[in-house]
Amino acid sequence: MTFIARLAGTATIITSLWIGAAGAETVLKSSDTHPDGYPTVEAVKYFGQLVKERTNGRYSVEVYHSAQLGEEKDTIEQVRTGVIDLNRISMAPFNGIIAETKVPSLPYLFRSEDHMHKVMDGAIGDEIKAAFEPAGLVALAFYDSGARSFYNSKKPITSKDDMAGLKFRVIQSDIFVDTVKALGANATPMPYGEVYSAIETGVIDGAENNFPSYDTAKHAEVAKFYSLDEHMMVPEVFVMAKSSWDKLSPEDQAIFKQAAMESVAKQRELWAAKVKESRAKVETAGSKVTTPDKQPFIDAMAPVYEKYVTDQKLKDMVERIKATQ
Ligand code: GTR
Repeated sequence: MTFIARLAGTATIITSLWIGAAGAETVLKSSDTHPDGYPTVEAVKYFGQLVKERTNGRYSVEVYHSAQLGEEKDTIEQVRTGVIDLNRISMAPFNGIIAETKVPSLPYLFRSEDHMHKVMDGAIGDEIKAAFEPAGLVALAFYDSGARSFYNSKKPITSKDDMAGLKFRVIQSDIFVDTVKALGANATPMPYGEVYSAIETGVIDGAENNFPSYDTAKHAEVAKFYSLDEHMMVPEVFVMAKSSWDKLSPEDQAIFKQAAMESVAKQRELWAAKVKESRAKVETAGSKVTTPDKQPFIDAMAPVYEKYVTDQKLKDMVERIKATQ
């Protein structure tokens, strides 16, 4: 081999290595409405780290937190059409698209976080995951979101009757609207990012969420009365565009699934700590937490179940969840 040929050979190897390194990395975009550091954002970052390590850098994940890619409803369309690859989102905005997601969004369905974990980690959780596929999505994981409770700027809620006439922002899902109505209050569905100013300007009296959201979205600054009625325990879901998923080799799909599973444990750990931290923070800053008797809230929910648990499949699912010990 002449010197020139050797030189050309080396150049080819160097060029292909360079293309290999640069061209092999597929950066997957992931959306989250929450700010950096929030347990869901951190869990998806952790998932990305694992995926990057285990695919030798062929795949990595970039998390666009703080609703940089838009409000949840808009990002659903983006991930369904493959404009973005991944999305961490509440299960509730899927209620109008995927019937099975209505079930874990039902008020007072889960008795405790343990009960919710048993259901979502088991066969019912798998059925709900499978229901995302016809919508063009692969559900990789469910994350914790604790319990949602009402908060407002007007007065402490010490019993269900105190809810009468108050106007609450809810997630854009009809189940939420009817849950609030059933409690004698008014519901206004609106995107998460608009809630702070809507409370501040008095367009609404309050909203409903868990402590970490109430704290990090700064709603606690404008709505000091938090009532621990814990009316819903809607899990978060981490989804991937089916079109992006189908591009992965079976080996890579297995890596993604395993990484997602491991990110669940991570998220739960971060979540439990964040709930305590956020509650302490808002209380120190002046939020007043009341604990109304839950039974009248629970008793008022019959019309919601009648309206949304209509077909036999959903009825069975609700019964199986109630029977899960
Ligand atoms: C949070 C949830 C977000 C978003 C938000 C909301 O608990 O983590 O994904 O759905 O509630 O109320 O819009």
